[in-house]
Amino acid sequence: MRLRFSLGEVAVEAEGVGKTPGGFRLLGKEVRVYAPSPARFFFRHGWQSWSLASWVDLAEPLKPLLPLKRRPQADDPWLLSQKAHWGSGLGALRVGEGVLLLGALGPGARVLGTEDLLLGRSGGQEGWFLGFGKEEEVFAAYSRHLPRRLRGKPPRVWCSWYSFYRDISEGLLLEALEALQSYPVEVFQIDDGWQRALGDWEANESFPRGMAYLAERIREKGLRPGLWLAPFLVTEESPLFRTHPDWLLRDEEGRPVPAGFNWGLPLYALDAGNPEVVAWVTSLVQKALAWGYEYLKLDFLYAAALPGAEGEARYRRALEAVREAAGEAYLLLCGAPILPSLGIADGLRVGPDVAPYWDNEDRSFWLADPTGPGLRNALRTTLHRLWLMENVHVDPDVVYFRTRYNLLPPKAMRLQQAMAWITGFKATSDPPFWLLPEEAEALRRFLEEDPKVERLSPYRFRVGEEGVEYAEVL
Ligand code: 9PG
Repeated sequence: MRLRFSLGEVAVEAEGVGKTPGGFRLLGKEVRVYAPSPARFFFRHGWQSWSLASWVDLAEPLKPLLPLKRRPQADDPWLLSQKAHWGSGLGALRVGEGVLLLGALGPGARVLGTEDLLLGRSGGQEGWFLGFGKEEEVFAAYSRHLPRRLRGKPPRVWCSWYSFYRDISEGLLLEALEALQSYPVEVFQIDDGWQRALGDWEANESFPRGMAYLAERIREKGLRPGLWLAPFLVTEESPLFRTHPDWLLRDEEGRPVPAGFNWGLPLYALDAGNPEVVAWVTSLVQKALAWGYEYLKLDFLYAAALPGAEGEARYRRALEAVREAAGEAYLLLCGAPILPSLGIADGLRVGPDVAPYWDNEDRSFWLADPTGPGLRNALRTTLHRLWLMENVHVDPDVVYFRTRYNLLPPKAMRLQQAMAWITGFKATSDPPFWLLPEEAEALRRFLEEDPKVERLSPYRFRVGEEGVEYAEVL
């Protein structure tokens, strides 16, 4: 079948075709879209928050991410094992002056790109969106076909991770809270480090008065308490690991599915398809709400969807139950499969972690891994997911203002600050007592101001009076 777009005709193979705003809707578990002329660049969309989303050059050999084994943190493991350019949920080709985009309308889909073909495969029945036109317009048309949840403006957040990492305590956080008094921050978010273990979600000995006590102190200062949880992860240290071996996600041979490796321990996933697990996770969320937290950063969520696209429908059902249990609480989803989180998340991390340095070349270059912490990786993938801004608050991760414990050049810090202004999601981890007077002033201005943003081209913006160019990041 041939479909007519203003840029030309496109041949497709699908079980059904219909018109839809901005393009066509294709039906079928496997669909093929033939590029009208050979393409050089493929829009490769990674599976979850930290996975690479970027245009890739089809003329260059595919660089496998090394080591392939035991890296489910990086992407849908199936994508990483392929010898061809596959992406998660959607894919696009640059064809002549335009972009040809094939995007799934339901969970569980992958798209292959070659110089003359987009091949979509999906486990579901929802079908596909096909668009062909100007890059920004085609992505915008696709995003309008996806679930959305937008409640007001994104909150202004202070998060403990990127200054103190896991080395947090009640005393230290109270100090940071005190210091933040005169800044227009709305959420004070406690990150990883408060819990006894992954899967054992009680305050550890660094929080002697418990998590409800801290939430109260935060609220007293006029801020909204926020808390980090990785609700579907468990390690051998947790009592849960012994009391409920039946709750672990397992492969066909009955072996626990590896969910990554971090903090010196192998990570395991809870089986989100098990109603008892979902009940346990929703009661965990309610426990955090009862302590007084109303902003939850739910992290490492890919674990609930392993082994990859095949687990997305299961993930979505479990997250719908979490959404329901959370009521009006703000859910920031992180390490999360992107498309199946839409309509559920209030905020969504759309890139790898930032870090107080630009790039770790040992990892990004020599191990060909673009998913590790670093400002360059974070900016690259975030830039390629800005089209989700009509669906969810897009979280580009925190902005640095400090020069203490920081290797970032000022220019890189400004690029990240502009990105926060572009998305409207303004967060930092800097405790004011680490800031020089002029840095404190810069943080204050960042939080107070919302400059007008204009997108001049995919990588160029006008933010207030300033022109901001991201092409060099790529
Ligand atoms: C807390 C952090 C912060 C951060 C999250 C997430 O091993 N890994 O591949 C890996 C990736 C990301 C990561 C940690 C480990 O960071 O994005 O903001 O909350 O967890 O542990």
